Amino acid sequence: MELIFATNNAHKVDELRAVLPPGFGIRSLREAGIDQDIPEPHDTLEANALEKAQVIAARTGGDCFSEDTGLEVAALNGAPGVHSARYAGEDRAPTANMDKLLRALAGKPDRSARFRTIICLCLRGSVHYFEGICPGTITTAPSGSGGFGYDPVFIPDGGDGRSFAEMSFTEKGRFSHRRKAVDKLVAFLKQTHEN
Ligand code: ITT
Ligand code: NA
Repeated sequence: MELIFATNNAHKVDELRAVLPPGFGIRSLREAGIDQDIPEPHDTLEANALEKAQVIAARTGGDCFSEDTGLEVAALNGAPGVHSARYAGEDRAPTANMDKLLRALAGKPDRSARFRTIICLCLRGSVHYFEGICPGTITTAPSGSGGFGYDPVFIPDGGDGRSFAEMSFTEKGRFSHRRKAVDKLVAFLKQTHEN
C-alpha cells in the first residue's frame, strides 16, 4: 500500500520512512510531482491537518494523509502550540523559533513541554485522525545537530537525557509524537485492509 504524505517537510518524510513497517510506502508531495504551498490558517492542529489532507486529496483525487505538529509548553500556557512553525514571526533564521522559546522560558522553573502530532487521513472520502504525544523538558541551551525544528532544545521523558537532536532517526522514533501517531495510522490501515 502506498499513500501520498501531504507535507513539504522532508524531515517528516525521512522520520516516517524510518519507522514504517514493510508493506507501507509513502510518497511525498515532491516525489508525487506536486508543487503546492498549503495554507495553515486555523487555530487547531486538527483543522490545519484536515486542510492539508483535503487540499491534496482534492488535487490528486486519491487517498492521502497529512500531519500537523506543535510544541506545547506548560509555563507558556501551551504556546507555541499550533503556531510552532511561525513562533518567531518574520524572523526566519534557522534558530529563531528556538531562541525565542529559550528567552520566553528564562527564569521559569517549570520547563515541561510536549510535542503533539495530529495525523489526518483522507481515505475513500472519509476523514480519520490519529494523535501522538511525547512529553519532555525544554533545555536551557541547544544541543545536538540532528533532527529539525525544536529538536536541539527538547529532551523526551524516559530517555537518557539526550535531546532529540542528539539521536538517530531510529532513536527519536522510540519516543516521538510522530511515531506514536503513525503507529495508530498503521494499525488502522491494517485493520481496514483486512476487512
Ligand atoms: P508541513 O508541510 O507538513 O506543514 P511544516 O514544517 O510546516 O511541514 P508544521 O506545520 O507541522 O510543519 O509545523 C511544525 C513546527 O513544529 C515547525 O516549526 C517544526 O520545525 C516544528 N516541529 C514539528 N515536528 C517537530 C519535531 O519532531 N521536532 C522538532 N520540531 C518539530
Ligand atoms: Na506547515
